[in-house]
Amino acid sequence: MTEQSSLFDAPPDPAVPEERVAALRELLHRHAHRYYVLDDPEIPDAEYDRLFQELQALEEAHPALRTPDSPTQRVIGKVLPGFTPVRHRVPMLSIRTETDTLASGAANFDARVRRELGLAETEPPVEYACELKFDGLAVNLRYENGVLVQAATRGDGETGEDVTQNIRTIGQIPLRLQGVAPEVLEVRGEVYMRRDDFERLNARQREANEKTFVNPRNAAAGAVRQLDPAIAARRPLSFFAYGLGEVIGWTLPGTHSGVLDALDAFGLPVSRERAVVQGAEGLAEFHRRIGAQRDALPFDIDGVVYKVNRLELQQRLGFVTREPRWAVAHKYPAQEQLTQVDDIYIQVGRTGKLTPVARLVPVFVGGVTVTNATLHNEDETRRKDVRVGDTVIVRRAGDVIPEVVAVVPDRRPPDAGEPFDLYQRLGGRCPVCGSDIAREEGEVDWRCTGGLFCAAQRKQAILHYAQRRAMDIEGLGERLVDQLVDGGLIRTLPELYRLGVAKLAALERMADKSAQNLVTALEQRKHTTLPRFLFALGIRHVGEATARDLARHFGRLDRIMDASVEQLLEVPDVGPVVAQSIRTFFDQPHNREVVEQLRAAGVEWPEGEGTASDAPRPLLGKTLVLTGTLPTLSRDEAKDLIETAGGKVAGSVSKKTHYVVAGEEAGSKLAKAQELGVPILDEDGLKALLAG
Ligand code: I6G
Repeated sequence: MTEQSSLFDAPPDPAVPEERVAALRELLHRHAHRYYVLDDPEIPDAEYDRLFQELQALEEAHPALRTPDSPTQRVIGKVLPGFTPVRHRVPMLSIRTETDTLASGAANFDARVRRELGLAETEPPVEYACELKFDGLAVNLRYENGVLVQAATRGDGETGEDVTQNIRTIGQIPLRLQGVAPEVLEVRGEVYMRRDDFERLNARQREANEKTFVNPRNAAAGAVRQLDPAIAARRPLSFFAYGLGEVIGWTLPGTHSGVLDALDAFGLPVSRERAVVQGAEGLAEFHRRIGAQRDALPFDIDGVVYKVNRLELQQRLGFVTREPRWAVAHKYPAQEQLTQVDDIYIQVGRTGKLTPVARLVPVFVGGVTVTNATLHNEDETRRKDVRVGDTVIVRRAGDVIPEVVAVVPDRRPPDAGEPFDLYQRLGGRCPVCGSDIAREEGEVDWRCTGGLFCAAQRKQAILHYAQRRAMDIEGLGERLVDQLVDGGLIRTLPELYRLGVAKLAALERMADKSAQNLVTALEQRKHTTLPRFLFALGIRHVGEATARDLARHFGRLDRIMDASVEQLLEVPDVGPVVAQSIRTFFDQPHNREVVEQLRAAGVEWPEGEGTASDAPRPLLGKTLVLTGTLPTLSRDEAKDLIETAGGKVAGSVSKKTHYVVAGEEAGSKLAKAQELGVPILDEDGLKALLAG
């Protein structure tokens, strides 16, 4: 370990603040350089913020220690040598951060604003405009007479980098403004990457054996500052506008929300998740509401931003150092944290896939305590060089399973483990059943060859069969499946139907009532659909959509079981890998036997004639959103019906939504549909659509 990194760990010594201040500055300069210039951070943002705040506090307590070159005295960031510098005509300031993530954070801001405006308690609440704080890269777009002439990064706030070529590749950014545009309009906003685009980009990087990105923010920042615009163009970037720079020849609206509406009208992307609220309570309610939706948003946010809405009040409030007094970013708990790897173990999946998983010193991240994080596969673990004992950055954002995104090399202890080698680690045998493990040519994953002989694969196969989107057997959860398989009560799926109340009730912690409920659920769910049954079988590469396509094309299970690879290839979206996987599955006598035994146990579904190309698909190309509770259809049933009719079910309402199907207690999605003029249907309306 270096001298610097030992200081990194050491708590500030109040007796010698000079030393700690110097060490913190050194560290912050180094990490800022890695983060802003090299796009290769070693520590999560939250850790950087913590060090920054520690330095701020020390400088405040000891003003004599404050120097002009301290990271607290300027907006950090450096111009890369490859880009032309751009001097901002209006400085790009930073925004003050409120790290108290509770409602009190909102109250603090409101109290400060009221005090600085000299408002008495009896005076009415201040009006605020609330927006999202994207985790992206701030840019300034300069439009002259409506044409985009320049895009620049924030840089140090005074001077940024000309990234016009890269920004022009972002489809969302208009090259020409709509309507009557001012002589000069500088628009400020954030370039970011959606979470799904990020996952796809990283999957592509993995396949190409190239370095993966740590998080969407870094991927976006890297793309914007990519010297080769052709590479930037292949990175899927998005943009949201949030403010203005220089403006000539335009009379500004009186409020910030009015500015955003005007930007929207100019054709610029402005977040829909914004609101005008009154006072501290309005702010706290916005923070709470967006916090509840945070995981479901398609992009990362690290907080929300509050701005005093009236521009005239903003002017009265002015600035303190380089931050506006009229705005604040109110944070949420971090989605990345540092922790240590205690162990690396191997998980066996449903299809025998062997996944290395890091067992971690528990850490609170993204709103939950994380104790395990996926390392994806052997290559990825080696590329990141994750070893037992390492300090790592763990990320949990949205519904994505927690993952180790990078190691902090400086913090590797001398006794850290060896570079990861999956085969050696397992001695070539499955950790659950002892079968050989194998890795096929061109595949990234090692697999256990034990098939359903392997208890881990059996457990996963049962859980997959029972899940909601498959046979939907309530009460058959992980703990019970462990007991059933480990206790030797179940070896194959059909045996589920032979369990009986007595055998189940004899299990530890299993009440008579729960046993009876499970047997009833098993019995009731025997009546299913062909797509659900096909999906439930757990054939490799056959997800819900493929199962539906197969059922629609062939109509009957026997035809699918006997179809040749050529016949399977006739199904839309079925390629050679999927066709071969289905053929291989049904070529195995024991799989056919499982199907026959399930049928003999009473599992059944309506069969048809195979509707391949001639079946009516009245919702083809249509996107619907479901909200609220429908009178007779469950959410899954409605989704099945829509998808079988060729439609898609989306999670949120946008201009692209064709219909919103609303039941009782429909919430914000219904309101959004009304706002956007999207047609709204009830259950009967949906049924009429389905009937064509
Ligand atoms: O960095 C920022 C992110 C979002 C901002 C910002 C913002 O509004 C939604 N607003 C201002 C005024 C500044 N930075 C300086």
